[in-house]
Amino acid sequence: MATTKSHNEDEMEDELLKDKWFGFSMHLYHGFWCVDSNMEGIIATQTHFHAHDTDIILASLPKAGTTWLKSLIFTIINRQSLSHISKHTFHFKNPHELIPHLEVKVPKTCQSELDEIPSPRLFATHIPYLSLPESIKSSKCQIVYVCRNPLDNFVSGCHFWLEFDVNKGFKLDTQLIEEHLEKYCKGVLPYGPYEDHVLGYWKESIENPQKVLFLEFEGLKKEPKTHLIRLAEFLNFPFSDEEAKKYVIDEIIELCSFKSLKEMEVNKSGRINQWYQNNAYFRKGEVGDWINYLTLPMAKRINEIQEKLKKVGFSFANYETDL
Ligand code: PAP
Repeated sequence: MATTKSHNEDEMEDELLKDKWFGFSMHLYHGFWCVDSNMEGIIATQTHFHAHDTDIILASLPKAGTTWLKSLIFTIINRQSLSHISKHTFHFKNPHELIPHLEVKVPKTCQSELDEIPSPRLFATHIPYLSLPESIKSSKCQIVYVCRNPLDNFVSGCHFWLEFDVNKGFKLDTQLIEEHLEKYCKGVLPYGPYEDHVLGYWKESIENPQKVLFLEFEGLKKEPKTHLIRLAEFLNFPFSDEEAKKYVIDEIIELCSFKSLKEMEVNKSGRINQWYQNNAYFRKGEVGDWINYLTLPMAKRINEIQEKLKKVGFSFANYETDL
């Protein structure tokens, strides 16, 4: 006989599920994995954040293209200042300072201060769609989601977590890769399972295309102009014919490119938190770098995630999955 679990029983079950990710304690919270130090911010966001209809929220799994999308969205919205590229804000501020994560901003900021931010307010989050604050889902605010193929997403994450000061000295060896690859494939990664995260936002983008724009890192790499135009139209900041003639779109692509951002002094030597340096956000920025770190059996194992996605109708528009 099927039994119905109470909310408390569910929570107790979640509490039992604990694991580690590159030395950081995580546990399963309402169906997704959280690094313990992020819990306070996640709960504060879920409890206190009230979305405005004009808000723009960038959502992603970590290491799926968050920094890049933050720079593109910020530039699209603030492009009147673009004529002075050499003095652009990006020379002084990392994109994460310009579009804060809700999980970082909300616990530190009082409601009235958040309400006073001029529209459109720009925020980012790694929280899965189903666990977003209710007001984000029910208001008219817009969500841009960026996903990245799991092979590169995994490899990018492996490098990133070793950039934390507390992990300095650890090398990305086969043992570390194998151990974390197994977890990743079982869904045990920050904000994972991977497939739940991607599918949550993807389904909403199909059902409600005015609400969620679903982008792929690989698509942006392949055809940046096409996707930038889509993004600007979705955000109701479309490029005019005049802007197109003046190469504004090309300028934005160039300004926000990996090479350009990586070379900015603030990203070479700056630091926006106590855990790692800004340069941890800029490693290679390529599609297919996984091949330099994963064996074929490892890659096939990760590709099982893509098989699961295919079964429910999702496949990457810009990434070849056959190995
Ligand atoms: P986050 O979710 O913690 O903010 P995120 O920005 O999504 O991290 O991931 C960083 C990845 O994006 C890095 O990928 P890699 O490890 O494979 O190199 C980083 O290099 C890449 N990246 C950062 N900025 C850009 C950019 N402007 N263009 C392309 N890739 C970028």
